[in-house]
Amino acid sequence: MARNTELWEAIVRGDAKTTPMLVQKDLDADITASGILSESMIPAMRHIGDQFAKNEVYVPQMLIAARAMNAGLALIEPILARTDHKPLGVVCIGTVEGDLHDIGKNIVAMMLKGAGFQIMDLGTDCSKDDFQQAVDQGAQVVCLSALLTTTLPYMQSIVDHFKGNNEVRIVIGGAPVSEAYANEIQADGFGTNAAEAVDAVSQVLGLSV
Ligand code: B12
Repeated sequence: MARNTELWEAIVRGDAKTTPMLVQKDLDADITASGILSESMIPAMRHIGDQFAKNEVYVPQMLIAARAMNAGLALIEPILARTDHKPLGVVCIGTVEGDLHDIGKNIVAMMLKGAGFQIMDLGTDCSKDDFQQAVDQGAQVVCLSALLTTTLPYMQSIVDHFKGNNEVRIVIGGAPVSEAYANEIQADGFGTNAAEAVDAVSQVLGLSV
């Protein structure tokens, strides 16, 4: 499937009006929601990040691109989240303390929901206590997202926090997270994207992938 350049450009320029119209056009043309995401929408956000790293755009542009992305995601979400299954397991997910990035976390949550898991979305800037509360309410898997290198170490403290509890499994991800880091902090699972998140969560729960 090819990239929809118009959609990619609408997100990059932060056009929150045109983006959902172009997403709808692709959906009407029978392009799958996950194809639209992976070929056009996620690459647009990656491009904005690269431009930011080169000082070609600044925080306000990232913010308006994120707003356009979210306007498009509003149409994708109900499709990815559609499932008739009885829940395969209960998963809580949040972006760790100090980190406000939530687009990737939201996509992972949507894909997990669509794959048949019950999701407790804890939002952003989540503390150990937030995750502990979710576990107390029945979460079997704790999914942690981080986008900043400065918030990565907080993942370690959450893994350490749950170390004595054999009932809880921890899966981590986010742009700066590597498999090596996941092994280093002894997380139970890791994924580089939403599809891998579904595989990792299934694996830690002993479900066949
Ligand atoms: C949009 C954006 C913002 C928006 C966020 C809006 C929002 N609601 O999320 C705003 C403008 C608020 C923002 C702020 C900042 N940002 Co910013 N931001 C980005 C940007 C451009 C895109 C992130 C994104 O949405 N990507 C698209 C999604 C789909 O991808 P993703 O998040 O990686 O998620 C996928 C995978 O990682 C994975 N995944 C994610 N979570 C999980 C969890 C699990 C369990 C699993 C298995 C998988 C998984 O699956 C997802 C789907 O495929 C990135 C650039 C980049 N390349 O990432 C910079 C970036 C992350 N930001 C950066 C920075 C520096 C900042 C600021 C510090 C800027 C500032 N000076 O204020 C602040 C920090 C605010 C804070 N405290 O969090 C840097 C981080 C650098 C670093 N090494 O730490 C980046 C990399 C830009 C850059 N190239 O320099 N940002």
